[in-house]
Amino acid sequence: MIRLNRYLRNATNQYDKISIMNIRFLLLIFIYILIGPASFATDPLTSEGDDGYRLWLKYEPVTELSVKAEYIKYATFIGQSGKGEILQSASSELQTGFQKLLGKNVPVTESPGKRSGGIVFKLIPGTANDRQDEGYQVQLSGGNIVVSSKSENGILYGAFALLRHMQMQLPVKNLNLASNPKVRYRMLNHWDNTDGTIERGYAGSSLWKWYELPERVDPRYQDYARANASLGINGTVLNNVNASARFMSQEYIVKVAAVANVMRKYGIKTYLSVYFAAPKTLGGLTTSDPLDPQVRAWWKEKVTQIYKEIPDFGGFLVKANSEGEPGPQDYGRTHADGANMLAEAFKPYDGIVIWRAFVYKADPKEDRFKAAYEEFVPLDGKFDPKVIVQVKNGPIDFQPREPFSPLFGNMPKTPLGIEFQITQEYLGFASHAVYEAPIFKECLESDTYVNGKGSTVANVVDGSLHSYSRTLMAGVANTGSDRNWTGHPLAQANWYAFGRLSWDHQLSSEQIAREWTELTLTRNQKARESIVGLMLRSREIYVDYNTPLGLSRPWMGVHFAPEPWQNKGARPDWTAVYYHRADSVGLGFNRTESGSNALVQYRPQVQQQWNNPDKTPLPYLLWFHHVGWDKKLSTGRILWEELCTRLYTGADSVSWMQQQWDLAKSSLDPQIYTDVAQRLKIQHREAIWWRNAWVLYLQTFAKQPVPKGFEPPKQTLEEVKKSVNIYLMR
Ligand code: GCV
Repeated sequence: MIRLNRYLRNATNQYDKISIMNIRFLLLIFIYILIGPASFATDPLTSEGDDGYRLWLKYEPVTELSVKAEYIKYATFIGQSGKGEILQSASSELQTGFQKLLGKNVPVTESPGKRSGGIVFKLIPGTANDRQDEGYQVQLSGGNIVVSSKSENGILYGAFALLRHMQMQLPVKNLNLASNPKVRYRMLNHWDNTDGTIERGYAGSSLWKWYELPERVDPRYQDYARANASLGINGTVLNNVNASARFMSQEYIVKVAAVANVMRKYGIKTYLSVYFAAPKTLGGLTTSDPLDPQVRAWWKEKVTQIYKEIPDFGGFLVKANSEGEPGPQDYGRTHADGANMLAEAFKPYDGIVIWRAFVYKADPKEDRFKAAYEEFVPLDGKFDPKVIVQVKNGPIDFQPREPFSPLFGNMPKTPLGIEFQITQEYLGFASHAVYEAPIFKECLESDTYVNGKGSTVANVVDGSLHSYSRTLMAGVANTGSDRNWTGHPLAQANWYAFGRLSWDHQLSSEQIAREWTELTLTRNQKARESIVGLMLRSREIYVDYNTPLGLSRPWMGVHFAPEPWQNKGARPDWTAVYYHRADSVGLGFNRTESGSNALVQYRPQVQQQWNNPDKTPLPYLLWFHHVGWDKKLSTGRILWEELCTRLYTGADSVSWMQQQWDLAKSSLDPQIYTDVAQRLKIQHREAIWWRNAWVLYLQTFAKQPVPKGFEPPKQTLEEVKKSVNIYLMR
């Protein structure tokens, strides 16, 4: 081609020029046919620079002309049928969507009459406070698209469902989108502090600018609310569970009220985490004993004060007697005493108390696994009906893989909510791509067997197993002030997946991944499939290089670095060796009858799955058994070989992830492509770091060579330790 161009420049004769240009044109066509149209296709999402801010609400112009023509038929008006502020949000969202998708400015009318050719809202009278009220139906009727629901929230969710449908350019002929949420309280928990830091946050500083509020209300709060509402999230806890008493001061209550005013327009209630000792530290009382009349009066007054500023306030979230936080046990009282005292303060209002079951005593002889069950099961039936006990998905702490918490199913008289962690505390922060829907689903689909087969965690959480109506799913948020909200662009999918599953836990991980990728990254099918493939395998890959075969690694000195050798901590269960129990005999935590017997907290059918090392599925093996280094596993390899195989293939598979990402390059926005490609490089380097740390450290016990076929680490154990210790230095 270069030669041809040079020749063309030199050609003097007009005929020469024309025929050479023809040749060049033919050549281009030939190359086009050879390489295929896909590589030349300009994806609509690449038409403007993409910094990720718009999340899955991009509303890129509809490219399918026939589909566009169909949509335009219903784009003559929006019949809002009322004045409510959530209805107004639904209308304005549809207006924005139609403007961007179709290039049409659609007027809104509060009284549509009998017109056709529009989108019409229909509020059906319903019962207050039933989760079903938030369901919606979107159908064609009388020449309109009718969005109906028993609540304004439902209309908003229906509007977003319609926009999702249109963003995917699906036909509206026979349109029937109908859905009811399976859980009533669907919320994000922010671990955001007053100083703008976020505990376990990896996407910049907090979204909430307390020092600016209430006068300045950052427009970003509204975009946050829109994103959540588009998924059906209806609650947000603004501050860290390691709470500051400051949030109970009038000064902060008005700041919170300013945020709540924004959230309300999108059907989102605002909640606060509370510091249990606030009556003492803030109120100046001599005690925070929940049975003390003065303390009870203080909380009542506090709640009243909050409702004056925030009439739809959602309630309190409480971490008590956990990891050094104060609580009722400081006064010899129980968790139920503490929770019920707060619930009493909420009696005149709609608010609730969410009491966390994340507790564990500092007893070196005991197994932390058992702690929450032991403290909470005896309290079943003792909680006020306004209390929901919020339980982490697993018994320890958001590990890359955990068995489900044995509390699920074992407190039939107490509504149990589930807490997932969206932020990637143990999943590589914002530098590793780990799609979390499979983690959430794995727990939700686990069978507790409490009422026989089919008593899944999901059925406990959605209230269907024990018939409670106050049901809750919470996700520890991964949002921050980074322009793209979540640091890693692919981590947006985790926020998305949490929201979609909190609405409907039956959606599949694959369906959600496909939907998110199409809305957020590309409509090119080939590219989408390779990204979805990457996402769906990412969790297992991470587990393989990070905690294979059921290893766990809760809190350690350097939170993000490998430190399996860490044996000093303020308490034994704040060391790494407490969990993996490596010794000259083998590896893993014996939780069977001959060990801590934590397994007894599960029903016999569950015990059977896990109590025999020969039958325990390999992903859970070391959670429940101390296994000999030479023990032959179902794969035909001995434990040491199997560990090495997984650690090595896990780390190698990150290169596969890089390849999958590169396959999609031509259909991706360059900015997003590069961002993820660079993060995948970090992930690859760190995966090797993790692999080497485990291999070299465990080798000191296993006393075996790295199996044939795998190249032994180039570093020594001391060198790896040094590279980790840097993070401990001042
Ligand atoms: C908010 C883990 C985390 C802590 C977190 C705690 C909790 O221990 O490391 O940062 O504290 O869980 O869930 O309360």
